[in-house]
Amino acid sequence: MSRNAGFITVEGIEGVGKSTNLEFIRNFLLSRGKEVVMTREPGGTPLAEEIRALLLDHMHDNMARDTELMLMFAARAQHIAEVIKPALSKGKWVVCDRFTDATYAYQGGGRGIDPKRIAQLEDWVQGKLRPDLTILLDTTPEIGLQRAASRRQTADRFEREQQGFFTRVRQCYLDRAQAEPNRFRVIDASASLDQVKRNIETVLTEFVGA
Ligand code: Z5A
Repeated sequence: MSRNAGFITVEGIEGVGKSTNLEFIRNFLLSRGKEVVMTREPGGTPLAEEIRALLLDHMHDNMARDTELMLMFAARAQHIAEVIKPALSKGKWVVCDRFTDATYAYQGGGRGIDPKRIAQLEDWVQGKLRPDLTILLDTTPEIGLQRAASRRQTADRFEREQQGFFTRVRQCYLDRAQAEPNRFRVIDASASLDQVKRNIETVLTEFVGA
């Protein structure tokens, strides 16, 4: 049986191939006759994109971690109200480049904020809204950072972090995937791009249905 609508998120450390594979996911859903909204976090609305600019700006290197956490959720609240909920309620598919798993991974695993704090904000801002499927593209920080460095011009506030930060972020993602095997699908992103796409296609075929 085929699903009517779904909320899909794509996660992973930087340079893992999220942006590269989003278009593939969009085309897969369109080929199945789905209406698709592609979006990203932090961002996805004019106001949330302004918050994103604050969050990524390396001029704000002294941003306190609680400020960072709450700005992530401030942007998310706007994004959910303006884009995600209206789309899902109209039966559209929403594909989001990062969502709250990134908050657990970066602000929790990376910055060391207690996940219970994050869970409180998650419940407050999202109510019952959770992704139906999360594709975790997984590779080592060495590979991810090398790929990201090869295509960027200047490093943002997160990209300036050391490898140890991304090792903790990656481990947090993997722990979350292990804790929620029904929602997460982990794909080895160190494989060739063709192989990664084939694996994503298998996951989507199983999820979307015939
Ligand atoms: N953040 C947070 O802290 N808390 C939160 O709650 C949220 C976010 C939501 C912005 O995210 C930052 O916000 C992010 C976490 C934080 N910072 N970091 N790090 P973003 O998603 O906009 O930024 P990003 O993760 O840095 O995205 P990215 O660097 O663009 O990575 P990507 O999209 O995963 O990679 P890509 O651009 O698709 O691929 C990178 C290169 O590798 C590119 O040249 C590709 O052609 C190549 N590539 C991709 N896949 C392959 C394979 N399989 N083989 C070979 N080459 C490949």
